[in-house]
Amino acid sequence: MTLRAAAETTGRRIGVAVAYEPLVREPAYARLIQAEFNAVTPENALKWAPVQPRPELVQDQHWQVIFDAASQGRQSVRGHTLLWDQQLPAWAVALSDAELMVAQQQHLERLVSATAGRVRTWDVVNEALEDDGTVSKTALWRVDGDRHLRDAFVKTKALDPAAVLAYNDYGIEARNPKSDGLLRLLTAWRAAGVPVEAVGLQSHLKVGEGPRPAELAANMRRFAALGLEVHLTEIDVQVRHLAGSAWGAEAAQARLLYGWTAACVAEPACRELSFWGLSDRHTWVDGTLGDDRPLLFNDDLQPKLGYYAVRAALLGQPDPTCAIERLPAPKVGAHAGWRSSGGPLQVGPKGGAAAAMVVAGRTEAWQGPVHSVLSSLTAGLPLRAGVRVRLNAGPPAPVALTLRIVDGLGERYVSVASGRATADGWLRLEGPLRVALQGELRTADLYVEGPAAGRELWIDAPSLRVDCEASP
Ligand code: 9MR
Repeated sequence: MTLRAAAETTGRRIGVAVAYEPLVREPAYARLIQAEFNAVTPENALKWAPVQPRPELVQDQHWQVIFDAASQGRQSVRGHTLLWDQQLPAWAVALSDAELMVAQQQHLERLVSATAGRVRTWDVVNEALEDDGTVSKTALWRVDGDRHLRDAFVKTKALDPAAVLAYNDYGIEARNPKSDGLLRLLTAWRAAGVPVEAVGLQSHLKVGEGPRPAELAANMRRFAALGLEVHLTEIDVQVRHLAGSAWGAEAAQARLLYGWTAACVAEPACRELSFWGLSDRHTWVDGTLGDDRPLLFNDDLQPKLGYYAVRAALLGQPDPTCAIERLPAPKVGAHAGWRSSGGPLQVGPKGGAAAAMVVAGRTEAWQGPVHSVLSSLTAGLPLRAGVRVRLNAGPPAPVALTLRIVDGLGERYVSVASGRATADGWLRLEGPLRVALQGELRTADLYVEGPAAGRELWIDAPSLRVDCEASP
């Protein structure tokens, strides 16, 4: 099932920011956008600078191509954006304050008229607040107060009454001084009859930093209570800061996306989720913040774990990331990456298990089966590892599951689980992999350690999964 089909089961829009160049040059990009999304946002094509690079030169061709593709794909369009103090044409920046206000109004009136009837939602005002929640006074807003912002909503409504009008910003996903300030502003605007109908929470996210899904949920409630629609408008999740494996970074990203999407699905006022780009090949993050992989599709336009997580959340299903088994079980004749820290590793039937492992001729207590977890371990991703353990004839004895790490901090051992194994049945050893990684992770090996040398230590049912009980 596609994302758009999954979103439609909940009556929501699922959108993507579309860039003109790849849309016209890469058929696979255009196809995927039509197949997977039921809404699009021109990423740049409606901004003032590209639309009017010179006072006498108006360029509508790029957004028109995007609008046409959207109508072909039965996708609604989010207009982005009318009032923003970035992407202003150089000639406009050079104007006096009074002239700039006039030029801005003319631009708004022309663009809203030209697109009227084709835009489902307009981001009328973008990023007009400071972190402390007050209205900014920079570039475009070189005037006091919020008068010009309110006017923009009123004008847009008059020219395109069917469009839903939104205020869009970053850093307002959770309760904080900025979102508090916005709530006060929108409360006042609503009371004064300003036609603001939606709030866009951009959601440029970073694993392990910034708000959690529960905080998003609580904050969305406040805006919903004002009678506003809530839209998650520019979702992407940075991972480049995470030490460890690429798989783990992708899984951590998927966990956050699952929580973010589920929060939207649980909030009746949350009507739209839009991603700020299609694939890791087309993202503003690379150029602005550093090489990253923040989106749902990889460089080859293949779906990532985040894609499946978002789709599952839309369908009300559990996160499939949590069901992925990272530690293979060996078979007779196929060790699946398991090796021995002692004598030869043997695989065969034991105590009802078809393919249990045993290390022959143990001469040290720490000798047992070992498997690398290097391709799974990542800072910021909680994992749980487990095995079943059993001894041969003799008294119960202590056994342990231990992680050996070599990273930028050097070598260290981390206890995962321990217990007393017996000869009568299997003991489950299971625990969290808790380790703060630093620098390059060179080695990460999971050791099953046993009783004194000479005893047989049998291992079965290895597992390593994302710990989905730990909060994303
Ligand atoms: O993704 C956009 C990038 O291609 C542009 O160069 C940049 C400046 O116009 O804007 C980016 O999009 C921004 C959006 O319009 C508003 N919120 C933040 C987005 C990321 O910077």
